[in-house]
Amino acid sequence: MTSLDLFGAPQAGDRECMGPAAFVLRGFALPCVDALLPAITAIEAASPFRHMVTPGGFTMSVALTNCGQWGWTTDRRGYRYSRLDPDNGQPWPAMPDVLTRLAQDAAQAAGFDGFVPDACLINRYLPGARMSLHQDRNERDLSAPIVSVSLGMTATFLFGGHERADKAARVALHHGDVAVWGGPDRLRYHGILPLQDQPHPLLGSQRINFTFRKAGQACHPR
Ligand code: MD3
Ligand code: FE
Repeated sequence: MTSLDLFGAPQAGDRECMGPAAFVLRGFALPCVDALLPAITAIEAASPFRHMVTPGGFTMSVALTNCGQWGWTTDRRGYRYSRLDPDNGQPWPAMPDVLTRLAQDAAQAAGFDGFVPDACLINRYLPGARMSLHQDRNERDLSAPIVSVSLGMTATFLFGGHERADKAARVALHHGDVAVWGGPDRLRYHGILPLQDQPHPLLGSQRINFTFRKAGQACHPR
């Protein structure tokens, strides 16, 4: 098809470059969606979505939970990875195979072979929820890439530079899109603009984001 037919709209199967080692794989997760939704239901039954407090004392507008060996948490004492859900004292639910495989396949499709995530943060955005510009730097092994899967309502992703003040590009992330970034792009500032309420046919007025990482703190349990 020619670009004239498409007017620049992203198509499933497109691979867009956002940086030297940052890609959006359009629609890459669509074949898995039917398996991903029951996985979320099972995870949230054991470890429900909750609004955590930042070290600065702000309650996050995004609600989160985790699965896998390590879960990302925040409270007044700081950001960290923990083996246990602080709300119930139990290990985070195991990472379902469908999630592990999706993350590995997406990493490979973006040129990162051998990615084995040990942490999956699941963010839930309702209308108005946002994530301000930040870097992901709580992981021990910064040489591993990060894989992020978007489901539900479309969000505007901010893709900045290596300084907070660098001008950020805006990229729409749609249901089924997968972003993969690593190497020289691993520590770029990024965020999500306040979510608009344009209900999704399958998920309604919400957006779910899975972020797969190698937290890699096996010798540093807390
Ligand atoms: C970063 N989550 O949980 S991931 C986070 O959609 C987080 O919930 C956002 O940032 C979310 O820490 C964004 C999407 C993403 C995509 C490409 C990137 C983050 C990126 C490229 C470079 C750095
Ligand atoms: Fe992030």
